[in-house]
Amino acid sequence: NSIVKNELLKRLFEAEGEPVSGQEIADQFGLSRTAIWKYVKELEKDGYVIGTIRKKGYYLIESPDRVNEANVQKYLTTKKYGQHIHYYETCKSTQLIAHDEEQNGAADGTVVIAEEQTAGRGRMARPWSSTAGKGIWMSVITRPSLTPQQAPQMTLVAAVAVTRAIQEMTGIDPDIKWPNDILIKGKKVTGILTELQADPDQVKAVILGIGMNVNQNESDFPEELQGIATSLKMLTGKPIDRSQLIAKTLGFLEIYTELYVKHGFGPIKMLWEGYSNTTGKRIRAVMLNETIVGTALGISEEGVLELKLDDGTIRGIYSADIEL
Ligand code: BT5
Repeated sequence: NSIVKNELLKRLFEAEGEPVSGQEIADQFGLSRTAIWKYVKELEKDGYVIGTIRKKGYYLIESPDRVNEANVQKYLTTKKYGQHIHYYETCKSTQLIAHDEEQNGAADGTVVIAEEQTAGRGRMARPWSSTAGKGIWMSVITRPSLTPQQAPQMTLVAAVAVTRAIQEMTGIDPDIKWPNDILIKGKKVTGILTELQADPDQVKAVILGIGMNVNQNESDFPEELQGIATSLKMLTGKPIDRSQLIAKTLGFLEIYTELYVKHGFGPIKMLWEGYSNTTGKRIRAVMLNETIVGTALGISEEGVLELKLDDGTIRGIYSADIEL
């Protein structure tokens, strides 16, 4: 079963190319060496390249470009986030799975990751393009102690975390477009979807859906997105290790969530404003029932976007699509 397979994989990684004894693992689980050999064959089917040295054991030559538990966890620096990972080759939407896991009592920081989503979604049920093996499609189940009113600020916490992770991995400085878009050179590289499970006065979980375009080429995007979406590879010219980027994102997410819960929104607001491309600009805010135009003053202590209209009145925007 998968416990043995994961243990085998973990040891192969930890050995960093040195041989791992099949006999030891066989003894640990009370299995035969042939059983272990079968798990080695399974890993090879998953795309791992494994060598054998007689009497010494197995060693890892190459691991596949997969964002599975083992690949992500070897880069993790967190206490909680990413310590439990549910990995899927394909699924409808990692958000749906995360909501189920949340109901089943998933621990704070549990992550659902997929190579591909067949029904990935954005806000208001808009479709989210999630090409197989090219991006990061993940949902993080967080359980911060917040009131439901504070929960939307978690979108901004996540935006700052993703931005920092992209910066560290690529050296590029992304812009954040309020509330949930991360842009590079005016094109969308990441979207964040924040969903809530709450009692009237207490958050049970904030489920952060993060969709990051990493290794796509222009032609991997559907036609309607070409020209408005971009990927990190398109910008740097180099493929990027998605597992490492996931680990970095989870690292910053854990740090910033802790900062936010302990010290309030102030420090996040400061970081956020440093990346914002919205502040000071003339924008159009498209809401469900109306569209208003004005100058973005910045975000309030609550994370609400403040817009100064032409007649001088100031409006707080809680949810909208912003056009620059
Ligand atoms: C978002 O919505 O930007 C939130 C996207 C969240 C996706 C993640 S992936 C993991 C998790 N599981 C899910 O099912 N969802 C989350 P919104 O602001 O509503 O933007 C949606 C719009 O972005 C679409 O209407 C398209 O115009 C555009 N879009 C769709 N796919 C895109 C992509 N891969 N890259 C850039 N833009 C895209």
